[in-house]
Amino acid sequence: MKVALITGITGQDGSYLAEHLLDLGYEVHGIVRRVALEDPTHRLQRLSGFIDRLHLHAASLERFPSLFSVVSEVQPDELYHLAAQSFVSYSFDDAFSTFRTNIDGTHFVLECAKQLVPKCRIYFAGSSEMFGHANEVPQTEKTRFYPRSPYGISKVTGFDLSRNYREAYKMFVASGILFNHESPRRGFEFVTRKITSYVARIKRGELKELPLGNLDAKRDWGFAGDYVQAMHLMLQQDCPEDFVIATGETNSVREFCQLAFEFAGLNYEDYVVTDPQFYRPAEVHLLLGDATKSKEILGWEPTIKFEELVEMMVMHDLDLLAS
Ligand code: NAP
Ligand code: F7E
Repeated sequence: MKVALITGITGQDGSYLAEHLLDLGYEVHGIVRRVALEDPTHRLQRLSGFIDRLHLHAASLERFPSLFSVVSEVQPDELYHLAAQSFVSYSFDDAFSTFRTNIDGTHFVLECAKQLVPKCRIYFAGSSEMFGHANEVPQTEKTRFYPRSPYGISKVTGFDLSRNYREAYKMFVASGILFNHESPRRGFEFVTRKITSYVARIKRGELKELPLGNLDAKRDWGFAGDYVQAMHLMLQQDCPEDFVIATGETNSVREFCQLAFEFAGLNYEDYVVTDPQFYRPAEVHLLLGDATKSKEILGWEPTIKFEELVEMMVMHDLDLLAS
């Protein structure tokens, strides 16, 4: 039985990936913060359906010894490094802690693996935010990086660290360059879930408006359940490489709003207001991925279209309030 270790197992992607690996017959271990073990009802909520089948270990990305001791104990065959301060907006408020978590944390994980399990296959969670102000559309594995936020900068550095461990120490480190992916398990601070959760509360008469920032930003939005399958496929190849994972379709925040309100029988123009506090100091205006390489080498393709994704999230949030 293969042993997998996931950092960030309590997050959106970690929870879907853990389920996927359990289905494939893996022994699945996850790193969680100590506070999560002390408050499982809230902090381990995304894992609630299958938590009995997981092995959870307390550690922090900020503390090398804590990671060292978990990797030493688990001896993973595959290590999925998903943990990060992942909210772009917050990274402008606290760039220093974002760098500590995302850059030092990634460095710690890679170094632990090098010292303890050099044959372990490692996945690094790169991001389309690394493209930022992209100089071409669509973006591929060859597109130049031009990050526009401390988060994007931290992911470019994590990506460079991963490649350097691959080249310098001959380790199997693959990076996914994943475009935005969403689901009913998405955090409420991200725009898609913010919209669908507000739609549900507006529909029930609990709220009267939805304050948002830039409605014209365009993103390539896919379904998280599809994207974690690509992470696993990347670690099953003969050689470690980097892969863009995307749908090849882009939509604006405004289009997401329009559709989400329509699924609830409402007109977004009656409820959406713009609020300067939700604009970013530097915006990424347009992202659109070209996942041709992933299709050809991994055999990966997305299964959920934009409209289905929006409907899935709206229906989930309506049901959540009704229950
Ligand atoms: P998420 O829901 O925000 O989950 C982040 C995870 O990281 C959580 O489990 C969180 O634990 C953990 N974490 C944060 N700081 C930590 C620390 N100091 N020590 C230990 N654990 C820590 O993010 P996601 O959407 O699943 O994304 C997974 C990864 O993919 C992230 O690296 C993200 O940057 C990257 N990514 C995401 C997308 C996307 O569209 N979702 C696209 C490209 C790349 P707590 O639950 O305790 O906070
Ligand atoms: O913003 C605009 C905002 O926070 C999307 C992370 O998973 O994907 C995610 O990063 C867009 C931006 O995601 C609001 O300005 C307007 O243009 O949902 P988001 P993100 O910044 O694209 C990448 C690939 C990652 O790697 C990240 O970890 O929506 N927007 N009004 C708003 N965004 C938010 N959050 N809230 C608003 O009110």
